[in-house]
Amino acid sequence: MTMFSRFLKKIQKHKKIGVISHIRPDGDCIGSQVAISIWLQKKGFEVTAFNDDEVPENVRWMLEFFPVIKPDGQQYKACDLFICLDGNSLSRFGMFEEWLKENEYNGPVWMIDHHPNPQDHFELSISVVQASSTCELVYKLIQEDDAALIDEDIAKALYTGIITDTGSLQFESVTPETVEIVADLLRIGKFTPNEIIEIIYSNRSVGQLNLLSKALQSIRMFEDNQIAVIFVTKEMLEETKTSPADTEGFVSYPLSISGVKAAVLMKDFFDDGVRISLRSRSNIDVNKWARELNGGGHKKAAGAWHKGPLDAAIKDVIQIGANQLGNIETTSD
Ligand SMILES: [Mn+2]
Repeated sequence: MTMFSRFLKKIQKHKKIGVISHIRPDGDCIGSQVAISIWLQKKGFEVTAFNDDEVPENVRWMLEFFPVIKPDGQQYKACDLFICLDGNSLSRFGMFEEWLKENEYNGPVWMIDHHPNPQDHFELSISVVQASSTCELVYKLIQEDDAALIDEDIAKALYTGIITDTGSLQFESVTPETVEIVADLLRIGKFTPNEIIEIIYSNRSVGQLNLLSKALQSIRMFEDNQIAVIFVTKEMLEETKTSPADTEGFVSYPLSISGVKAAVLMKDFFDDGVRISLRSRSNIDVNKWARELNGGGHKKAAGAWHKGPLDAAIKDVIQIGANQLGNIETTSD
């Protein structure tokens, strides 16, 4: 039995399902959440979709297809099954983890996700590290059940998640199958790729571009130009009247420099430290890199915190990166 068919068989025992997406939501978690919720509702389940945080403007339009609400404990109580999406550790789902403990909830919690090193807390997992996105996994799940249930809204939501999680089909995680799925979703959804790209990416403000300009000028190169670091400071945000969310996608700029093997975005505007985003376009494993800083993620994209100050963060982060470069040279010999 595949993990999809096990999911389909076991879910029949349940009635009221809570679908939860990860904190600081993105296109993939909201897309997969909206799609799976519509599908489950069509199949006769009572479904409520939860997220602790504000959904970013450029993916909020999907909530017209299915509402995602901020939970209070009461609504959780009504559920006899929870499905967590696009995260593999309970800590990714905000107050849900605490609620489980406080209420001694003994019912099932399942997950669907594509990040490495999943927690074994979940009673049932659809966990595929090679998958481009959680949306790709939800597509396969619905396909295994009844492909005819994929309607225009589901198609648009799944498409958006795949596009945002793959850098518009540019990342290494994209396979011929991913592109076939995307083509299928385009046919079902009756929209054009351009329509979605317009909503997702063509909504920048002048302030955001000014912030990007300042950040680009901050780029510093390390380790024979193999590691590039871009910075965003509190002053930059203030001068451009922008917010932390406006740094989305900045790390891809240093990563695009010729010869760079890994890029780092350091956000130095939090009171409790420096937030670090790591990206690789080589065999440097940034998940391992992030784990040395108590963070994590994927091989090619990961995140971590450093308690700061910024100078100390740079020193420690580059030190670990330098070791990684060294490891790669010895292992490839
Ligand atoms: Mn994802």
